Amino acid sequence: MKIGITCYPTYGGSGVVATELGIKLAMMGHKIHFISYALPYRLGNFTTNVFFHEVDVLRYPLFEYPPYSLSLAHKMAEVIEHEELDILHVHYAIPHATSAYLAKEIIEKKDFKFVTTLHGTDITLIGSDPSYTKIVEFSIEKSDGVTAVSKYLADKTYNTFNINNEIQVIPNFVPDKFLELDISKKGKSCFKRNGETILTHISNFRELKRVGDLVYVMEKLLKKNNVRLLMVGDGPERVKVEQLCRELDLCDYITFLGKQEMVEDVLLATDVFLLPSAEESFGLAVLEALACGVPCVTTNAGGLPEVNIHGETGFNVEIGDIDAFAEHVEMIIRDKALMKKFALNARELASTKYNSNKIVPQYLDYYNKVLA
Ligand code: GMT
Repeated sequence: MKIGITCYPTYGGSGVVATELGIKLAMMGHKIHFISYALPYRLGNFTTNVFFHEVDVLRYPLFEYPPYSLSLAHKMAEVIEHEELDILHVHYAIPHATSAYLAKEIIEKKDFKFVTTLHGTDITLIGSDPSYTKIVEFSIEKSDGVTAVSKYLADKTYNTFNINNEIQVIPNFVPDKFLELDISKKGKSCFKRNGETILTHISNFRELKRVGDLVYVMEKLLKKNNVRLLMVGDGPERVKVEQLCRELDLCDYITFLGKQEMVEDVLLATDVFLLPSAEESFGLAVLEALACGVPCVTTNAGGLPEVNIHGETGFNVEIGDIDAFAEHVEMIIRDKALMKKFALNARELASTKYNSNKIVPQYLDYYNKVLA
């Protein structure tokens, strides 16, 4: 097939999933055309069967806000016609699904199909904002196929919008590089200065990640445990969280590593992964941790309990319950047999249920269904 893929190319789970999907499909022999304003960051080296079409956004003094959605629709229409695409798959509803609809209206081939994958805040945050609700609803309705990355997100979409489309749940998958790791090397960490247990958090440090909660969790844990917290990523809340560490005099125990390309190196050094989010449709970072055999303590927000199975791969606690969060981390780090059991379950779950060889064919079947 000749497949177009549009996604956000910078850091972010939806762009990662879209890019890894494109690479896998290209390896299977399909021709993949990425359409975005920049090269998706995981695309990196040249890959056979992968093509990139950059969207040119015209800057003009009159445009205080250059209309990217229109430039994207224009580029989509051009690529669909000239490359003779069979299908276009857009990741994240806004503005990608709207642009795809517009492109379909522009081109002559009126039976052309596009699929929209909903990732999370396109529904829960942006889509629920009154300034976007109607256009998200319209764009979902006009999509020829709609998938969501968790059952939670599919249900949330039905409850938020008045739509008649059937939403197919196709969960995210683990990028292959995580399952190719030799996890027997786990635990040999340059971060352990005094034999500490290593806890890790990875996110884009947005408010909904509630990263500050982890500083209070650490304050509690440090009373009785030898632990160090690695903070990976960057974003709007980081400065505030670093300030909180200084105020609570915890800088010696919490290390900010910033954005990292090779998160797998940090995960191999990690004993327990922590995600205290207030909202999370799936939690790709949790899946990557599970794939590295790392037990997780997360909140029970959104789709997280579908990925981190309570009592099997780690624990889920109520959003904002610092005491419960700390207690459950403590339960794992004080019981080595439990930690080992969770670690084995985590790797097993990631490599069976979330293997790309299992999930990518679900997308292909779905494309064929939509085209039929
Ligand atoms: O909304 C975001 O946080 C960004 C978005 C993205 O583009 O990275 O993340 C969402 O999609 C990821 C990939 O499917 C999911 O793993 C994240 O849980 C989801 N984020 C939220 O729901 C907050």
